[in-house]
Amino acid sequence: MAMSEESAFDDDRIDPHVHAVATQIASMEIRGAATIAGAAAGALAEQAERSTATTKAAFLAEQRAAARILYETRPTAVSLPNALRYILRGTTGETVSQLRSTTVSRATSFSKQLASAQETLGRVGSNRLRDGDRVMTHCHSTDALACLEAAVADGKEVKAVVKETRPRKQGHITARQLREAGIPVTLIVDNAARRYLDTVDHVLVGADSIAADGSVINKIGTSGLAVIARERGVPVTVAAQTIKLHPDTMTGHTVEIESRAEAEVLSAAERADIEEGTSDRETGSESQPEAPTPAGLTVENPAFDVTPPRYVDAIVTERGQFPPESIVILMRELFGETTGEPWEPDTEPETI
Ligand code: RUB
Repeated sequence: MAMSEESAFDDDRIDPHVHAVATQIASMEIRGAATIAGAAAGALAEQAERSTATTKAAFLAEQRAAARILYETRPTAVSLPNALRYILRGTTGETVSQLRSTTVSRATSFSKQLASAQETLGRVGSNRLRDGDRVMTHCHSTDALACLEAAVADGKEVKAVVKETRPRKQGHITARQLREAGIPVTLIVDNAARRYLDTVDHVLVGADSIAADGSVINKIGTSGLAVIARERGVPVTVAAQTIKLHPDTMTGHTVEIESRAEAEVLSAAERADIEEGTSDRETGSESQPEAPTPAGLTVENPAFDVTPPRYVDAIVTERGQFPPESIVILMRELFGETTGEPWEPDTEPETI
């Protein structure tokens, strides 16, 4: 389908709820890999429920177009295409009514599996924590929090050192949720991590994607934290449901690292402040200052980074704990050798 036809199709037939969810994912009102996956599955179910399609072909075309809109919001968390693929492959039937009901029940079972995988993973992660342990976190990961909450449910007294996580300060969400769970929290700026590593027993983070070689793709700053944790002798645990396993990396593809807007790092006023007088100096002119040259000051804002497997002690999933180098065995079992784009028909994976 040509791009112009596709856009016209999207505008006319895609339910506004799908566009709203896509906007919320892109703007990070909905964020975190597991939460994004759940929201995308819910949006496909809404699309199905509200569809006015009268033929199987029209219904499936709508679902695929909605999936593509959701897919294009954020590129790094593989839970998003994995969720879309799972729903689309479960959409079966000959009539629109059958297709609608299989889509909705598939989305419901996906959400249940997401919640139960996190609960199971939490219990596995909790086994790594001892009574009295202090844990350093980075960003906000519901999978990592599940491990700490399970430890509390097991009667262990754990404490947390929470990294603020610039530029979006997801550490504040982590701090709030840990406090709700009754866990004492020390909030630190990112730059203080090495100083506090000597006071903790574990680093515990989540993942947006896990590659076939065991590399962990997570919030920018994770790799630096893992390297200094190794230097200080602190074990690094990654809590990641199997929906975070990136099947394309089995065939040599790399994971795209999202670059976000300059405004998250530097406001227009801050930019102007830094740039003040630059144009004078660059032109050597003493006269009227010219407008600052944006090209002279570049702001880069990568949202994620890649932690090599040698800095990770364990990946904790709902299928148990794995050394990062062996995660590919689980990936092959769950996904087979190859996958396509979520909207392309393929064989169905056994689980999410
Ligand atoms: C969130 C982030 C989280 C993972 C895992 O980044 O890096 O560690 O997504 O989260 P952002 P979860 O805030 O940019 O989405 O365990 O909840 O899936």
